[in-house]
Amino acid sequence: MTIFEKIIAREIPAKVIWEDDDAIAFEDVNPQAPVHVLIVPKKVIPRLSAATEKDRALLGKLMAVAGDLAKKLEIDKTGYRVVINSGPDAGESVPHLHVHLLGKRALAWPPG
Ligand code: DGP
Repeated sequence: MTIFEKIIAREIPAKVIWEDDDAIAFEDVNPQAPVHVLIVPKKVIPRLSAATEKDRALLGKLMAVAGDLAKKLEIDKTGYRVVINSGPDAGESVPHLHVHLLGKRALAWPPG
Protein backbone atom coordinates (compact mmCIF):
# COMPACT_ATOMS: atom_id res chain seq x y z
CA MET A 1 0.00 0.00 0.00
CA THR A 2 1.40 3.42 -0.87
CA ILE A 3 1.29 6.31 1.59
CA PHE A 4 -1.52 7.83 -0.49
CA GLU A 5 -3.63 4.67 -0.27
CA LYS A 6 -3.19 4.87 3.50
CA ILE A 7 -4.35 8.50 3.46
CA ILE A 8 -7.38 7.53 1.33
CA ALA A 9 -8.16 4.72 3.81
CA ARG A 10 -7.72 7.20 6.70
CA GLU A 11 -4.98 4.98 8.13
CA ILE A 12 -2.69 7.99 8.34
CA PRO A 13 -3.79 11.59 8.77
CA ALA A 14 -3.74 14.35 6.17
CA LYS A 15 -5.23 17.82 5.85
CA VAL A 16 -7.98 16.89 3.42
CA ILE A 17 -9.51 19.84 1.58
CA TRP A 18 -11.79 18.05 -0.88
CA GLU A 19 -12.95 14.51 -1.68
CA ASP A 20 -15.47 12.62 -3.79
CA ASP A 21 -15.85 9.01 -4.94
CA ASP A 22 -13.05 9.30 -7.51
CA ALA A 23 -10.36 11.41 -5.89
CA ILE A 24 -9.12 13.20 -2.81
CA ALA A 25 -7.16 16.42 -2.35
CA PHE A 26 -4.97 17.16 0.66
CA GLU A 27 -2.12 19.47 1.62
CA ASP A 28 1.37 18.30 0.71
CA VAL A 29 3.38 17.45 3.83
CA ASN A 30 6.45 19.18 2.35
CA PRO A 31 4.99 22.29 0.73
CA GLN A 32 6.96 23.99 -2.02
CA ALA A 33 4.67 27.03 -2.11
CA PRO A 34 2.15 28.64 0.29
CA VAL A 35 -0.52 26.61 -1.51
CA HIS A 36 0.63 23.06 -2.30
CA VAL A 37 -2.15 20.55 -2.66
CA LEU A 38 -2.04 17.01 -4.02
CA ILE A 39 -4.99 15.71 -6.02
CA VAL A 40 -4.95 11.93 -5.91
CA PRO A 41 -7.23 9.46 -7.71
CA LYS A 42 -8.61 6.72 -5.48
CA LYS A 43 -7.93 4.21 -8.24
CA VAL A 44 -4.34 3.06 -7.93
CA ILE A 45 -2.51 4.16 -11.06
CA PRO A 46 1.22 4.17 -10.31
CA ARG A 47 2.08 7.11 -12.58
CA LEU A 48 0.92 8.97 -15.67
CA SER A 49 2.90 6.66 -17.94
CA ALA A 50 0.94 3.70 -16.49
CA ALA A 51 -2.48 5.23 -17.21
CA THR A 52 -4.52 3.49 -19.90
CA GLU A 53 -7.27 4.37 -22.32
CA LYS A 54 -9.78 3.54 -19.56
CA ASP A 55 -8.31 6.25 -17.34
CA ARG A 56 -8.83 9.14 -19.76
CA ALA A 57 -11.98 10.50 -18.13
CA LEU A 58 -10.38 10.27 -14.70
CA LEU A 59 -7.28 12.13 -15.92
CA GLY A 60 -9.49 14.88 -17.28
CA LYS A 61 -11.36 15.05 -14.02
CA LEU A 62 -8.12 15.52 -12.05
CA MET A 63 -7.33 18.56 -14.20
CA ALA A 64 -10.83 19.95 -13.73
CA VAL A 65 -10.57 19.46 -9.97
CA ALA A 66 -7.23 21.31 -9.97
CA GLY A 67 -8.98 24.26 -11.62
CA ASP A 68 -11.87 24.10 -9.17
CA LEU A 69 -9.55 23.97 -6.16
CA ALA A 70 -7.49 26.86 -7.51
CA LYS A 71 -10.67 28.93 -7.38
CA LYS A 72 -11.59 27.64 -3.94
CA LEU A 73 -8.10 28.46 -2.64
CA GLU A 74 -8.21 31.88 -4.36
CA ILE A 75 -5.15 31.45 -6.54
CA ASP A 76 -7.01 31.45 -9.83
CA LYS A 77 -6.43 35.15 -10.47
CA THR A 78 -2.81 35.37 -9.30
CA GLY A 79 -1.89 32.15 -11.08
CA TYR A 80 -0.82 28.64 -10.22
CA ARG A 81 1.02 25.63 -11.55
CA VAL A 82 -0.24 22.06 -12.04
CA VAL A 83 2.48 19.41 -12.11
CA ILE A 84 2.66 15.65 -12.51
CA ASN A 85 6.01 14.00 -11.88
CA SER A 86 6.10 10.71 -13.80
CA GLY A 87 9.13 8.48 -13.31
CA PRO A 88 12.66 8.88 -11.98
CA ASP A 89 13.86 11.79 -14.14
CA ALA A 90 10.90 13.85 -12.94
CA GLY A 91 11.65 13.08 -9.28
CA GLU A 92 8.53 11.01 -8.67
CA SER A 93 8.72 9.78 -5.08
CA VAL A 94 5.29 8.24 -4.42
CA PRO A 95 4.24 5.60 -6.99
CA HIS A 96 0.56 6.57 -6.96
CA LEU A 97 -0.49 9.10 -9.60
CA HIS A 98 -0.99 12.59 -8.16
CA VAL A 99 -1.36 16.11 -9.42
CA HIS A 100 0.46 18.91 -7.60
CA LEU A 101 -1.36 22.25 -7.40
CA LEU A 102 1.03 25.04 -6.41
CA GLY A 103 0.44 28.73 -5.94
CA LYS A 104 0.38 31.91 -3.85
CA ARG A 105 3.93 32.80 -4.87
CA ALA A 106 5.73 33.51 -8.15
CA LEU A 107 7.05 30.21 -9.49
CA ALA A 108 10.27 30.02 -11.46
CA TRP A 109 10.49 28.57 -14.95
CA PRO A 110 12.06 26.36 -16.19
CA PRO A 111 11.74 23.97 -13.25
CA GLY A 112 14.93 22.42 -11.91
P1 DGP B 1 6.26 13.37 -6.15
O1 DGP B 1 7.68 13.77 -5.94
O2 DGP B 1 5.66 14.04 -7.39
O3 DGP B 1 6.07 11.87 -6.15
O4 DGP B 1 5.46 13.99 -4.94
C1 DGP B 1 5.14 13.30 -3.78
C2 DGP B 1 4.67 14.33 -2.78
O5 DGP B 1 4.02 13.66 -1.74
C3 DGP B 1 5.78 15.17 -2.14
O6 DGP B 1 5.63 16.52 -2.52
C4 DGP B 1 5.59 14.98 -0.66
C5 DGP B 1 4.22 14.38 -0.55
N1 DGP B 1 4.08 13.42 0.52
C6 DGP B 1 4.85 12.33 0.76
N2 DGP B 1 4.42 11.68 1.84
C7 DGP B 1 3.33 12.37 2.29
C8 DGP B 1 2.44 12.17 3.39
O7 DGP B 1 2.54 11.23 4.18
N3 DGP B 1 1.45 13.09 3.56
C9 DGP B 1 1.29 14.14 2.68
N4 DGP B 1 0.28 15.00 2.94
N5 DGP B 1 2.12 14.35 1.65
C10 DGP B 1 3.11 13.47 1.45
